[in-house]
Amino acid sequence: MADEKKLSAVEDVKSLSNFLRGTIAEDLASDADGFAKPNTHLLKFHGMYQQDDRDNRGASAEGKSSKEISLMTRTRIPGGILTSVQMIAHLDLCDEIGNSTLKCTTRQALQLHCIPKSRIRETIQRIHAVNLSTLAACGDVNRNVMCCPAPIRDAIHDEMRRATMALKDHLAPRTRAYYEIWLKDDASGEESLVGGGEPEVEPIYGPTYLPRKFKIGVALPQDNCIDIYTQDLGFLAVVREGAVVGYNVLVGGGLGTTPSAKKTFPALAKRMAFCTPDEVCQVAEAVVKVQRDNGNREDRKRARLKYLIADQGIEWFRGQVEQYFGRALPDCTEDDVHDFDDHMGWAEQGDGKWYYGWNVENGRLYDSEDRRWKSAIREICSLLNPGINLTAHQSMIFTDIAEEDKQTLEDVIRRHGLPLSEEISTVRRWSMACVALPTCSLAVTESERVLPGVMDVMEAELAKLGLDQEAFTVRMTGCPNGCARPYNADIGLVGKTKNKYTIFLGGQLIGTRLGTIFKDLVPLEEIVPTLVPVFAAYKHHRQTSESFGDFCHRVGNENLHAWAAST
Ligand code: SRM
Ligand code: SF4
Repeated sequence: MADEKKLSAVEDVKSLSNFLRGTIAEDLASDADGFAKPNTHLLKFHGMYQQDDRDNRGASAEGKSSKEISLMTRTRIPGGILTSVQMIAHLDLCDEIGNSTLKCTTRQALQLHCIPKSRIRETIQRIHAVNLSTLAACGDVNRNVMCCPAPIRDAIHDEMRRATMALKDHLAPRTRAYYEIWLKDDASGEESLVGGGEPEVEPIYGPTYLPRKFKIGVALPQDNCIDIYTQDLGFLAVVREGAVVGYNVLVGGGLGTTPSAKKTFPALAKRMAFCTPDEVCQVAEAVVKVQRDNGNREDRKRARLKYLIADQGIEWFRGQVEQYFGRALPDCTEDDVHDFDDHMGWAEQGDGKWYYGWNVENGRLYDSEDRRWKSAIREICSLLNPGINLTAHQSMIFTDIAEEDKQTLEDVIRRHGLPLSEEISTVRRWSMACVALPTCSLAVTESERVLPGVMDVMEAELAKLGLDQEAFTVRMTGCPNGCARPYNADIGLVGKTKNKYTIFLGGQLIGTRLGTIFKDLVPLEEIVPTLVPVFAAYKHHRQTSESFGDFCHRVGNENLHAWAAST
């Protein structure tokens, strides 16, 4: 047989799964702690990861390492838009079933950790009971569609939210497996999530779904808060006279990389073509189908859309998309990303109400003796019943607040020992860290648990240099997969090996440039001391209103090292 390529093991699992069923139901019924390996791949499509709390690994009686198996669930929240009731339902779940914390993610979703298998169905059913779902939050399908979370009531944001919801619906998996496995006997009594009794078919994905995960974001040129250049597929709104007339379509962003494998790399998306608002779903479908039929299914490390585009070229890719779409698409307009807003603090939404962006450090909601995030949110929800929009920076926006309730909201936050966004230093406010230890099985270093300490030291050093008002992004991850998007930040801190990080410099706040390696294998406690001379060089050699990332990019690593050595 001529050169038949060997598919990755996950492809076999998908093709034998009968539309994502596998033997998940059988595993659920068994007494085993967890699910069998092939089912753990399928569980991702259902929005769950089998994990263990790595802090609690112990030795069994036989001397082998023992793990307490549990599940992480990720609730898909398109555009991050939630109600108070939905937020409270998640807080209840984390308290009653999970590890009593809730994580706001970098893609505007919510994660529960440490759910025992014995209570996973109940968890999914309770999420479903508040009209949310974990289906397609993970897995080789289109995941949570991101959109600017600012609750601005105008034609532009309304259109972007419409496109987001339409994309979510259009690209949703059609399998009834989710309903059968998790919801069938649920109290809502719904017949099915999608479809009725028709034969099962996945009209867009087919039976083996996509070669790899797929991510979409919708943004504005003046507000790239969702990091559109890191998405597999981005729709950048083109606005004329107060209305969205269409979108520039960006393709092939993605950040995951394996430093030891040269064939992998982070990539920013490429500008492909323009489409009108009513063409958004058909264009997305065409892009998905080109990736479905041409993406790499042999090597999962090279299976993201960015590699297909790198290998075949953007012109080839665009031609394929146009074939699936049915006709040629116009070129992108000149509109491009030029600014960013994290939407923190108070702002009017355009309908007489206010919104308040509240910075949640690294997205982790918990109650400790002196900082009570969960209690504050519960109280705000019960007093004011606001909408809650999750941001792409692991924070949240309380929406629809009446002028006379603004003080109440601030009082509640303070009473629970938490700072208002305006009281947080800019460097901390614009920092992010991925989950990493103890739950992430891929973590090689700490991230979320140590970044606050790094920030304490960095804040003090920046204040000494008089740079505390400078706005730049510091993003940390516990491995090179890039979950907190470190590679296009001003400063990226990427876990490389135990307690050691690679420092990337030269990305930028608006997310349109990748940083480069400044120093590798820097121990955690050396991160700030390594950066202080660079901050000093920035202070002395920067051009007027040049940002930190732009400065590092302009002068280059060689100069930065030379200045650092001379201080
Ligand atoms: Fe991620 C895998 C957490 C956003 C790139 N990511 C994981 C897993 C599921 C680990 C695993 O496979 O076992 C992590 C779960 C940890 C835990 O215990 O909760 C995880 N990723 C996260 C979250 C929760 C980080 C956070 O602290 O907020 C984010 C959830 C987003 C969501 O709500 O859907 C998260 N992950 C991202 C992003 C950022 C983004 O999408 O904007 C990226 C980089 C962009 C990209 O996709 O290229 C990202 N995660 C990855 C990768 C590398 C993918 C690749 O192409 O190589 C992996 C590993 C993999 O897929 O094999 C990964
Ligand atoms: Fe885990 Fe790595 Fe993602 Fe952090 S970047 S959550 S350590 S996979």
